[in-house]
Amino acid sequence: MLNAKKAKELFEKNQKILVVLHQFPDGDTISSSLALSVYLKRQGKKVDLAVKEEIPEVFHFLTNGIKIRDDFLLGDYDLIIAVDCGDAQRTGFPARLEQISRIKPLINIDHHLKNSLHKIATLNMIDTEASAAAEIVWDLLNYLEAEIDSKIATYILAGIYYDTGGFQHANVTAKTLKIASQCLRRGGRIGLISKNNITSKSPSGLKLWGIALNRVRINANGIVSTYITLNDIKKSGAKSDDTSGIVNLINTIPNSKIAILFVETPDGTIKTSLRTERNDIDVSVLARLFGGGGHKKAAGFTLESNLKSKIMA
Ligand SMILES: [Mn+2]
Repeated sequence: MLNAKKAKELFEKNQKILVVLHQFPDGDTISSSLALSVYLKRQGKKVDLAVKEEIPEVFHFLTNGIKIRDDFLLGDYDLIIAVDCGDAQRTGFPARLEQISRIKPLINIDHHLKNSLHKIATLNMIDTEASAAAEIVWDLLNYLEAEIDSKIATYILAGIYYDTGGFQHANVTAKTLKIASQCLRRGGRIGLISKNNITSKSPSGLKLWGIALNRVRINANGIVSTYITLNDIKKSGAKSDDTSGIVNLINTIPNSKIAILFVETPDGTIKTSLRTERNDIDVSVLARLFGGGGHKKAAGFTLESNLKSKIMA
C-alpha cells in the first residue's frame, strides 16, 4: 500500500495526534476518522478529532458520545491526519493546516483527486479508485496488523455504505465488496447502518424532499435538476442537512446524464451538488470550472449568488 510504511513510522514516532474531518461532515469522513482514531487510541496515543461544523444528527449513532472538537491549538499535537478532505479549504482550517505542515507532519488520507491539500501534506495516501476514504483506512489498518473488531468493522462498512449510496453507485468495485464482506465477517453491523440511514428522515425532512422532488425537471441533454430555497427549508421545518441524498435520488432517473441540486444557504450562496452514473462523464471537471471539486461521479461547488437571479430566471 502506498506510503503505509512511512505512515507507520509517523504513528510510532508521534504521541499526540489530531484527526481532521472535512466541513459539512459526511458518513465517510466521520466513519473513517473514527476507525483510525480507535486504532491509534488502542496503540496508546492521545487522539483528538476535529471538525468545523457539527456532526449531523443522522450520524450520532456512529460518534455515540465521542467528543469531536470544533477547534484546536496547533501546539497541542505532534501529528495531524486529514481524512477524506478533498481540498485544504474543505478541512475548515486551511490556513492553520498550511502553517502546521511547515513544522509538523501532516498525513492526507483521501480518495479525491490531487488537490491543494496534496501539496502541503508531508505524506499523501491517496487512492482515487477507492469508493470511500474508509477503503484506504481499511488497507492501512490491515498493513498495521490492527485488530479489526466489530466496532472498527462497523465504521469501515459505514464509510463505504455512505459514499456508495448503500452499494448502489458506480464507484463500487470488486475490492469495495470484498472489504465490505470482510467487515461483515468481523461483525460489521450493516443493519444498524442502513436502519439509521433510511429511517432517520424526520417528517419535516420528508416534506422538504417532497418540495424538491415536485420541481424535478430533465432537459433535452439529460440534465436532471431541482432546487431548494431558504424559504423551503424554513417552511418545512427541516434542517439544511436534510437536503443530503436528494441529488442521489434524482440521479436514478433513467436517461439522466447529470443530476444537479441547487440549495440556497443562509450565507447568501448556492451549494451545488452534481452526480452522474455515466463512465464517460466527469462531473468534477464541471465543478472545478466553478471553483469546486470532487470525484468523477460526485462533485460540487458553491456559487456566490442567489437562486432568484441564477436558477429561476
Ligand atoms: Mn469520501
